[in-house]
Amino acid sequence: MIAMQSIRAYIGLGSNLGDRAATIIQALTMLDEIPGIQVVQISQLIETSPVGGPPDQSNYINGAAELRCSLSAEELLEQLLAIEKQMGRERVQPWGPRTLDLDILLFGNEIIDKPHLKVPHPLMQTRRFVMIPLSQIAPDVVHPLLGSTMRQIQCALEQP
Ligand code: GSY
Repeated sequence: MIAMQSIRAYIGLGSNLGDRAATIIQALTMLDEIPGIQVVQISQLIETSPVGGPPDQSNYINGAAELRCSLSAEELLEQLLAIEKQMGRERVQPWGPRTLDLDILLFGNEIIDKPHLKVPHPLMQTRRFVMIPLSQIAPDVVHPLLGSTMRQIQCALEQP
């Protein structure tokens, strides 16, 4: 039998509509139930001010999770989009309010540059709402393009 390769992936989670924390927990439960995906670690969930989008948006709840994944990055993306849809996400407005946002941040050391999937997430290193929870659960993981650890990237974002 050929052993299936298991990749360590990190995802970002966000919600600013409805019961935000309950939605995120529910999404993680659904993910963990998918064959080939195991939720290994979850960061604290933090409340953050909205970045971008319409000026009157509510605050977000954001978090990050570590997965063990024997699916490809494309297959993981499909599963994330399906969960977003099941949890009532409608893509009305780019950068607009949302029930649930699930983003692949890192997928092992893979570098993917396709129109619908870019990994590492191209904006992750600029976003405190991503880097604060991610550096809690993956402080020593190295960004495959920048060569810096998550802790170093997060510290740099805190500099005035
Ligand atoms: O890209 C994720 C959705 N999003 C967020 C978010 O998750 N948190 C915060 N604080 N602002 C955001 N703006 C967008 S768009």
